[in-house]
Amino acid sequence: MSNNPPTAATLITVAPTGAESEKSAVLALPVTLDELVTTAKECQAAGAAVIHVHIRDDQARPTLDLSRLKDTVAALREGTGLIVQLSTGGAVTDSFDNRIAVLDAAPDACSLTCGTVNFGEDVFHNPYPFIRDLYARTQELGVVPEFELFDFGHIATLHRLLAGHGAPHGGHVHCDLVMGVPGGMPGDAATLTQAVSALPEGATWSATGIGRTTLPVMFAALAAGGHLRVGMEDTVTFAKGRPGPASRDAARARPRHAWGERP
Ligand code: KMH
Ligand code: ZN
Repeated sequence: MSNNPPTAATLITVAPTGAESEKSAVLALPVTLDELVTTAKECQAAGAAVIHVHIRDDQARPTLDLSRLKDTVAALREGTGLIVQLSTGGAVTDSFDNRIAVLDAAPDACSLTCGTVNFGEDVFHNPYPFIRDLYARTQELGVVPEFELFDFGHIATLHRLLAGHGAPHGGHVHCDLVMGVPGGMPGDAATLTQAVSALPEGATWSATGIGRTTLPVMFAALAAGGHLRVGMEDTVTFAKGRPGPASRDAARARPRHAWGERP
C-alpha cells in the first residue's frame, strides 16, 4: 500500500524534446523557442507541472548555449507556470564543464544523473567526481536537483552522494527512474518495484519508460504510487511503426482526468 493520501496529486513532468531525436525524423519535435513555449503551454493545460528542457540551435541540433538557455528559462517563466527543470545531461557529446554551466541559467530545477550508463551505441558519462561537483553547484546556486536513475548502481551512488554531501536544495529528495534505455535497467513492473524499494527513505519519485516500455512503466508507476514523466524525449514510438503521442497528449494521461488515480 502507498502512504500517499488519496487526494495527493500525481506530478506530471513533461520532457518534450530531448537531445537524441532529429527534427528531420520527428517532425512534431519542438525545437525552436516558440515551439517549445507553445508545447509547454499545451502541456500545462493538459496537467503537467514540470518541464524537463533540452534546447536546440538554429539547425535544430542539441546545444547548451548559455544565452539561449537563459532566454528559454525567461520565456517559459513568462508564458507558463511550469517548474523549469533544465537538463544537465545534455547530449552524450557535451563536456562536463558545459553541463555544469547550465546551472548559470538559473533554472528552478535540473536533472542530475547519478552514474554512467551505456546508451544504445553511445555512453552517457557521469563519473562520480562530476556528479559530486554538479551536486555541489546545485547547492551553491539553490537549484533543486531531480536525481535521474537509469540503473541500480545509480541508486547506490545517490545514497553515497547524500551521505557525503547532505540534502539537496529545498531539503527534499525527488528521483526519476528512467527505464528501458538499452544499457540501463529494464522497463518492467518487477524492476520498478525493486528500484523503488531501494530509494532513500522519504524520497518521492517519478518514472519514465523509453519507447516500448512507456506504457508498462507508466502503469507500474501509477500502481506503485509514483509520479510520471512523459513526452517525446522518451517516447517517439510505442513500438516499431507505432508513433507515440505528442507531449501534450501524453500529459493528458493525468490520472485524475483520464485513466484512474494513484492508489
Ligand atoms: N540525452 C541523454 C544523454 C538528462 O537530461 O539529464 C541524457 C539525458 C539526461 O537526457
Ligand atoms: Zn533529458
